[in-house]
Amino acid sequence: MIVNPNLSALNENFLYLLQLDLNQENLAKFSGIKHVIMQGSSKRAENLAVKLASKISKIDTRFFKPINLVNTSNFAVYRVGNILSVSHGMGNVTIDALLHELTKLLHYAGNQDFNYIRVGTSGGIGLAPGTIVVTKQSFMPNLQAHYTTYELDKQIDLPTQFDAKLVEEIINAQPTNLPFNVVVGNSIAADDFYLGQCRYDGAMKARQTHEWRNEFFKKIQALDIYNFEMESTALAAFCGQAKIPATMIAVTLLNRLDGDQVTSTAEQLGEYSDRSHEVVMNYLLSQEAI
Ligand code: R2B
Ligand code: URA
Repeated sequence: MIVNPNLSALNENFLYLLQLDLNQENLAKFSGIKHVIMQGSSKRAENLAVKLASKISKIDTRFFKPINLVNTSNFAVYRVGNILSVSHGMGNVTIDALLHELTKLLHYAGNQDFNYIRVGTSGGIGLAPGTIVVTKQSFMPNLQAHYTTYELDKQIDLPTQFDAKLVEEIINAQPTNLPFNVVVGNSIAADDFYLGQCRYDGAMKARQTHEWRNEFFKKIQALDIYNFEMESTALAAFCGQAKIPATMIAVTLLNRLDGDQVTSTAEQLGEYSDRSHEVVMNYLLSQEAI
């Protein structure tokens, strides 16, 4: 892992966004981490932690509570064995801020060798709803395979390749009899759920025609892009710089070739979320003692 060399002179004692004191007792709770699983909602982060705890013995039940102060933080952090289950909110900007604090925390706690996996939802392109996509590379909506960000007015373009070995390990950890499909492909991260993904059901009207959008969807299929979501370019760009292996496992909630609205029942959505949990847990349980 590579971090900012300025950190060693900083003597930081509090992480504001995580609402966490960097005292010895807290740092000890974050030592020995091997996998960080990130999901949008705090509830899903908690659900995964509970599922993992039921599979892994030697669990310290202290960690069923979030480790940080969730009442004032946007993010909730749970620990089970050598895994952190963390919420990241919605969009590149929120996950980016989380990645800075989480990576500093793991660095201060003495971790060197861990991976980051986002487990999320997405809008599929030409896939049956409920398909799981493991992402190789992430694109911006302009179909550039990089993430454009800024230091004030200075534009910075960072590559958005995920870790091929991690993708392969996740795929190899899946049993052959899964009752749903798991595919490897590319993803687009848009900055907005509605117009950013050219939906026609937003409060503001999309300017592009259906014909134009159909052509665009054909173009992205030619690039092996299987889904739209909102965080993968920031994740890939951050982890590429920090040399932290990373990827994304995202279930598709709908097929965007058929429409814009997510019409699945709460029960179906719960089942789709369980699928992405099953895929990441198959991977985690295939790893060294957790
Ligand atoms: C997928 O789903 C969320 C929007 O519903 C967003 O966080 C994402 O990337
Ligand atoms: N998340 C997205 O960003 N887009 C979708 O279509 C579904 C979930």
